[in-house]
Amino acid sequence: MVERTLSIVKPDAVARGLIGEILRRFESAGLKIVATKLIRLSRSRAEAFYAVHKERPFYASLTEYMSSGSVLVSVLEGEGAIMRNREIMGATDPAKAAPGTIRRDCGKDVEKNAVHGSDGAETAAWEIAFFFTPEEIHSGRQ
Ligand code: DAT
Ligand code: MG
Repeated sequence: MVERTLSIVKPDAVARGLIGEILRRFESAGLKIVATKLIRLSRSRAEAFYAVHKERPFYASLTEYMSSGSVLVSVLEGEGAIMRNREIMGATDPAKAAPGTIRRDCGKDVEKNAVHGSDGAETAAWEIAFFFTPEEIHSGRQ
């Protein structure tokens, strides 16, 4: 099934000049970039995006970090895009992520782990709508 998923290149990866490297990996894996923009999240917007984690001990640190610099938010489209993106990203902790994954190769630690990716169909729909209007998403083949 052709799906869409939300990807974020996190602040430290943007700051280290890894946008091109990370997008190349998506495209090489057959995921199409159908929307993308560089933005800066306010603290309250980062808190809203990660609201599902608000009871976790790392919530304050995570939302501070995610609002500390520019992030690249993108919509990826392709066959099984949600799980495919999770595979390309690797495990949450870069130290535990498989060789060749983005988090293993580009992540610093469990918080500065280079990328975010939606974890399921419902989450993907909610996260895409959080950042993009339907008009900003371009699936055309031309
Ligand atoms: P994922 O990003 O792999 O979906 P998650 O949804 O469990 O992982 O957590 C969201 C983000 O929160 C994760 O990318 C980094 C941060 N995080 C998760 N576990 C953490 C921990 N034990 N310590 C610090 N930050 C953590
Ligand atoms: Mg998650």
